[in-house]
Amino acid sequence: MAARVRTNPEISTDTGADAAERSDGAAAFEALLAADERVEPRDAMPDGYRRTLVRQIAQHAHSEIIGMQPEANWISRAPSLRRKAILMAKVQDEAGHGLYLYAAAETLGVDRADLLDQLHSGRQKYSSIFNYPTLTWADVGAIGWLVDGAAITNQVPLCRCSYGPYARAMVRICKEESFHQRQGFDLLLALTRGTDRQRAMAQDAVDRWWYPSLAMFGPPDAESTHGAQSAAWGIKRFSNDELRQRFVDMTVPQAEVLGVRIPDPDLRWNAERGHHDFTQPDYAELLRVIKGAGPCNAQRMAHRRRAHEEGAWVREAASAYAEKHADKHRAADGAGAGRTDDSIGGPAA
Ligand code: FAQ
Repeated sequence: MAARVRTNPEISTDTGADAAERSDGAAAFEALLAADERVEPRDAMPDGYRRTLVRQIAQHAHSEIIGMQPEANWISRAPSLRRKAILMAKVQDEAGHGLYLYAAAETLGVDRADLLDQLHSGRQKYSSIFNYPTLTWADVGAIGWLVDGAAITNQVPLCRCSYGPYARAMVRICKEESFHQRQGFDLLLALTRGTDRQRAMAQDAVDRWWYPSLAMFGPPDAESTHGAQSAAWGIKRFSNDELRQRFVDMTVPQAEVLGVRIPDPDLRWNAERGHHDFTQPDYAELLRVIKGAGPCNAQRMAHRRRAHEEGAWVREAASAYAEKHADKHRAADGAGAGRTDDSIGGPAA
């Protein structure tokens, strides 16, 4: 479902400007794409491009903040102070990613409060992956290694997305995701080098998170609704299937180092293709999870709505504080408005 877009007459192509102006805007937009330059908020852009970006960036932002829940479940039960500190830093990073992304979405003329309303009412979605439960400590490792690994594979190309504010937000996010992926790998490595029980726990987590991680990349290309248009607009640089393949090829040698088995009997290197052959995830399950029937959808949304309601006083206090400071600045500007250069810097002679 598309977000409500506040039309900003300065940045929209659809403001009642005459046809010639609109066609100049369209030509300028096409020229930017052809030159592989970034589209900025001030530039004219087709409404469909704007809507697609709002949908994708909002869904991405929602994923970051809902994605805090599965791992936060383990903060109070982390096995050591060091692991607890790392996990807390990671979960806080996800909140920061949400912040960068909501800010990027707002450059398109939408309001983050409105986007959150759409999440809470189910009109906008978040990534399917966060509807699976974290049953053991090893799941924290599997999320870091596989889920963040899949996220990086998908997000590094987004640093070259045609929309400037989204591309720039992704640069910082990817740096942090890289630390997240390494901490997951490190956590699993500690377990696989541990006792038989720890090794079994690591393997069980990988068994449960492998296919949901593959599904994160979306439906197969032939069934992707937005893929072709998003590629033409330079939003997506690679298709869902290309990125899924890249993720499998990157992950298989890492699994060997970890000493875990990828739960796919048909996984093997195909020398002719120069890639691994693998079993596709169950896309019917992906659709069910997106539509709300995953194991944790109801729990995640209930928690999110509760957190939002309980945080109302923080938002009110932050707004009141910002308003107070804006008043002070306005008063200072007003006091300075009538001054000449002579009057600045000390009492008049
Ligand atoms: N879950 O036509 P396409 C993270 C929907 S990483 C839910 O192929 P598109 C880091 C899709 O929206 C996770 N829905 O769509 C982290 C569309 O539905 P619509 C977030 C999905 O947009 C780690 C329909 O299916 N990352 O948070 C999914 O061209 C650990 C048709 O699909 C991003 O959001 C799915 N997996 O390609 C945080 C990356 N897949 O809107 C915490 C940015 C597809 O028509 C802890 N997003 N759908 O009703 C993207 O790159 C793209 O949006 C794709 C989907 C690739 C996800």
